Amino acid sequence: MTGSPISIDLVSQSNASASEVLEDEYAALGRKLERRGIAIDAIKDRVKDFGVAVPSWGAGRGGTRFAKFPLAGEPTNIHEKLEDCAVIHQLGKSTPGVSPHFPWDCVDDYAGLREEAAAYDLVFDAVNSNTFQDQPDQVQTYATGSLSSTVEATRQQAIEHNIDCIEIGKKIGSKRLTVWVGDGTNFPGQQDLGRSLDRYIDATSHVYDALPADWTMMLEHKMFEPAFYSSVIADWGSSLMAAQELGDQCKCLVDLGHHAPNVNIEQIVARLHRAGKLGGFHFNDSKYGDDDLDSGSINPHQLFLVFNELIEAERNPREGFDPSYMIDQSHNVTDPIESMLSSAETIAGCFARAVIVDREALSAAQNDNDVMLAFRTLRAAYDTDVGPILAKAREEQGGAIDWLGVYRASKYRERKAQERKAVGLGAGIV
Ligand code: RM4
Ligand code: MN
Ligand code: MN
Repeated sequence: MTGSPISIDLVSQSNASASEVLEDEYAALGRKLERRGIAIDAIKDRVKDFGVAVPSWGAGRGGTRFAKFPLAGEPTNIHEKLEDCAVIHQLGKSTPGVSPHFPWDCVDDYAGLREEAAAYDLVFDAVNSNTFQDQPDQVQTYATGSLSSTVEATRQQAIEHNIDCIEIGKKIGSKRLTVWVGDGTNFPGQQDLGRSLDRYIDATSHVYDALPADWTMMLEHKMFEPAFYSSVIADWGSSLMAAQELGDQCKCLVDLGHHAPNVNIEQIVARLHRAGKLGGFHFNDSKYGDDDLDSGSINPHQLFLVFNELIEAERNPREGFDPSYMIDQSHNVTDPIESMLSSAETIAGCFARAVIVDREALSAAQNDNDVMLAFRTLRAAYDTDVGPILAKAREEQGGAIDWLGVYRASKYRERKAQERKAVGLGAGIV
């Protein structure tokens, strides 16, 4: 089935009953912003243009190392995942892109898959390679590394897989490859810490060489897990070193959950931007480690501060600044559609708050070293309830003002539970 998976009538009926209150709240917020010299409609237009891609792998229930609790009606293949992503975009209108993961999303007909997505009003965003798991038909194991493996044939296999991903990406209209490896060690002394990075950069350069001229490769760092003593690309420093050695088409991707607790991620964003190497984001949240919690569920303020740097970067662009935004979460106890709608709203909300920061006032206060004024200028934007702007943007684009109410009223998941085959138990992705 293609088109709009949720009844358009249901969306319009719900919007009709919610629009009067929304008009009132939007007008009140508009007056408030006007007193600050901000035109609310201009912010709403920015929100309409804002998009964040959803991960195909996030459409299913994730799991932990301990268990996975499947959800009746969760998707079992990329076609069903696309249908769920279509629901998310239909109701929320801020997630036009889907980021696929291979080989999880492999099909025979990629041109057909691209058309299938287009029929849902979706496009494919960055393709993700997977050399952190062994596949049934695989010759070399990745148990002790992939692109940084000590075994040449293993590195070669990982290179070829990444090149295959580029080939698939070309067919589905993607222009970005995200490379995250689980490579690293679990014991001191297990590998030489310097030479493993040499091997990684050397192998990755062969993938880089296969990039079409208009493509970007994004290196994603992660502090730990699955390697618990050292990871080859553990931090933004290693990622930046590799990206700089590889060339202009290689940039760094920041997954918010891949840092030690309390690390100043917004400063990392500013640093990578300064180096012209800020490639993209994986949005999620964490309390302890790479928890893959819903974006902004733990620390929405940090998400706002990240967007504050991004708006700053947009106003002072360095060479090739064109970051791609993606969600990367694992939903263990919620319906993934609800979680991604909620996250997309939170992300767009942090973006909107960052857009309304009074930049002139902020930079004047910074130059005057007026600490409290600088802080309060930023805080004034963060404290603004931008909900009516987001809801109005959704309404005007045919999305749902009350996306949660409409989604639940549609009984979409219950219907899918009848149609789709059940997913087995077992550990999910982490
Ligand atoms: C990793 C990392 C990657 C994602 C996998 C599934 O922790 O965040 O981006 O592709 O998980
Ligand atoms: Mn990630
Ligand atoms: Mn992760």
